Amino acid sequence: MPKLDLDDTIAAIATPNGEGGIAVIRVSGSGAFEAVEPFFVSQDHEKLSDAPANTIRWGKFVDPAQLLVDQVLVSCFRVPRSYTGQDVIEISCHGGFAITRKILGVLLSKGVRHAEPGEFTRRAFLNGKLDLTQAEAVLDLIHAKSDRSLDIAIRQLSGSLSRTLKELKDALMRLLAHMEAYLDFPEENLEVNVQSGMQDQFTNVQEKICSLIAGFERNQLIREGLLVTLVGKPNVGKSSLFNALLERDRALVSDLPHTTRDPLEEALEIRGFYVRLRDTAGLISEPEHPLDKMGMDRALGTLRESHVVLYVVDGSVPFEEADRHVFQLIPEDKKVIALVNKSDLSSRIETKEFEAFLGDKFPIRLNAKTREGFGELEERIAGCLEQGTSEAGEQITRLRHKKALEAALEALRRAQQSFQMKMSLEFVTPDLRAALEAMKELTGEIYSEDLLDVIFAEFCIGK
Ligand SMILES: Nc1nc2c(ncn2[C@@H]2O[C@H](COP(=O)(O)OP(=O)(O)OP(=O)(O)O)[C@@H](O)[C@H]2O)c(=O)[nH]1
Ligand SMILES: [Mg+2]
Repeated sequence: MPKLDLDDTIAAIATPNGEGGIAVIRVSGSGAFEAVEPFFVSQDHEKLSDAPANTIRWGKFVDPAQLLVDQVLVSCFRVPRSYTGQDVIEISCHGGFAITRKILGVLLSKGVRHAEPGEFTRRAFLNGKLDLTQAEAVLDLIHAKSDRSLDIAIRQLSGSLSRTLKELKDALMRLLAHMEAYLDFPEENLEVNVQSGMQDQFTNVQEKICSLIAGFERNQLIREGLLVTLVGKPNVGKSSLFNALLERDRALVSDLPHTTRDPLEEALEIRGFYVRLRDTAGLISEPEHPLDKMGMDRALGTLRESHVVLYVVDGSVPFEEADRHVFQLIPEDKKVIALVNKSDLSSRIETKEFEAFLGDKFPIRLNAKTREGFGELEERIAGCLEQGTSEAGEQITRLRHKKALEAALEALRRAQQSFQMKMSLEFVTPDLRAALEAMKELTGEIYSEDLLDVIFAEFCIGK
């Protein structure tokens, strides 16, 4: 992307394309008021350029020939109290495709530039309204697919991660200042209590960084969805349960075994978690048909990736070797919830024998047709996901964050090692400075245009 001019005035439609109650066209830059003024006739005939900050005007938007385009509300924000930190005008018009295009077209024809994706937020970052992790949280907020991911994004946008990172940076700066003070007076030997104080500071910062890195995997899962897979021998009702959980007829169901061959995946929200639910082919010990073999290979691949496995048996037939075989295929590290399906039919499963086989995995009785037992199933799934994802503490959300923290940690470890070996402090401070720089890259105090291009390219136009 060519280097952006951040002083010119930009505009874009900020609401989704299509029809709606209202739509908003956002204009930002030092020329925002001058750009809109000729086309806005306020109801009280006051000049838009006289409008005080944080006020709303009602009036007509007209084209260059002074023909009416729409009745609009114009919200006026002035430097620095706006989203971008520049003068901003937001034109709220009726939410129609032609109206928004027309208003935007009028502004663009008069020298306003069409905003690049994420350019409003990029300006907000460059004007110090947000740090880089908060700018990323804006994107996460828009893309959040469940209450949990929404929660993380809103906390990050409110600055909770920024505060934690600031504390870490401050601690590093204090340590650096401390060392530099001793550098200036080389004749003074470090006293024992100063030595141990610095050691503690090193350890403290490293522990906090480690805990942030550990939180990354959990966060990824929350953002990108946890994989929950239905497995069982053929015909136990996996696809029926899949459809019932989704509340729609997604998978083929029949009383013939081997109906499902390819794994099917659909997303749904379960108790605030974004879940990727997968239906798989029935598992058997010796598939004869090559297609059954292929379906089984895929099911086994899915099993390995899963976070939670729903192990389904048919309660209307006795528990048998074929069910045992399926259970043995589930990797040991997986969380398993056992389901006895078809509870509407007379039970032929030896409950005691089945429970003894499962050990501590107490089964749930289900009916895919009436959704009986589904409340308990959802609760148990959420419980498993909770264990896998909840842990107190601040959370990072991107590989970029993790890499920056890892770089800081590595530099800190080097610095502490040199310090412990009682090397001259001159050899310790460069690594400390490197750790601090990595932290500053994370929050965006140090950045490159290329990095901003990558981050903001993910945004939609108008944000
Ligand atoms: N009575 C009753 N029948 C069910 C229930 N769940 C599924 N079935 C029936 O059991 C048969 C098999 O259901 P499917 O959902 O296709 O089973 P599956 O495990 O996906 O089978 P494969 O894809 O072949 O491995 C169908 O005839 C369903 O209507 C249930 O809770 N009660
Ligand atoms: Mg099926």
